[in-house]
Amino acid sequence: MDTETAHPVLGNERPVSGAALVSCLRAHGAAKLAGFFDPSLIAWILEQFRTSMAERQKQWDAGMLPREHHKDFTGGSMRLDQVTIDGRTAGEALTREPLQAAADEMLGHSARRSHSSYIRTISPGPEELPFHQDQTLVESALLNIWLPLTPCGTDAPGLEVALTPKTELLATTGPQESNRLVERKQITRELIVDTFGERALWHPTFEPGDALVFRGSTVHRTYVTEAMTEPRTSIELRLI
Ligand SMILES: O=C(O)CCC(=O)C(=O)O
Repeated sequence: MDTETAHPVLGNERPVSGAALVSCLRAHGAAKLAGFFDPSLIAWILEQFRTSMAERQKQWDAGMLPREHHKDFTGGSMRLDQVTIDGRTAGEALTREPLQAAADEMLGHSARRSHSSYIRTISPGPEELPFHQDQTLVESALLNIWLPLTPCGTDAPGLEVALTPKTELLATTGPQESNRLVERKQITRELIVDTFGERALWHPTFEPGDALVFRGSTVHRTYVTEAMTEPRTSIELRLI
């Protein structure tokens, strides 16, 4: 816990324990893990992703990209299990303790990595994701381990969450004609503020190696300001 701001930040003073992570998740719905991942692993995953996306771009330009990759590619993303490092998927390399133990305890069973785990690049603009709850989209309780591979929150889009111990699912009011599920299932800021209060909203800054862990019920969105001009690449690793 960051004693100055009362925000749930772990890892600044001592290694993150499973008990502290579970306690933060129960009390706030989210916890920022500062400097949790080895920056060289993060840099390596970023390089693999950029190389794979450049290959897909060439295939796309030649009209040869397999149809199953079209939706992800045009959204600037790839499934996380398609990025490998030394014979392991990026998801396997990132699921280090105490993440697995905390997910097992929060979910009440042995948690596994969901196929719905992505690496993506988001620029300020139409790629931004509106307020939503993952549990409404995935239809399962989960923990999201969200980690940027590039700095974000100041010049590049960050992430905003509503901190609360509550786990209720809120009403969604997105445009039903949208072809993006996350837009159809979006939640208004007004409802979030009415339900949890304005002070619940939190948008930390991040450096590569930091992560934000949050529950499937935690309301979140891409955090963007008019001052932001840079893209950001990040991973959403879901344990279900
Ligand atoms: O990366 C973002 O800006 C949004 C991520 C998100 O909404 C998610 O991981 O569910």
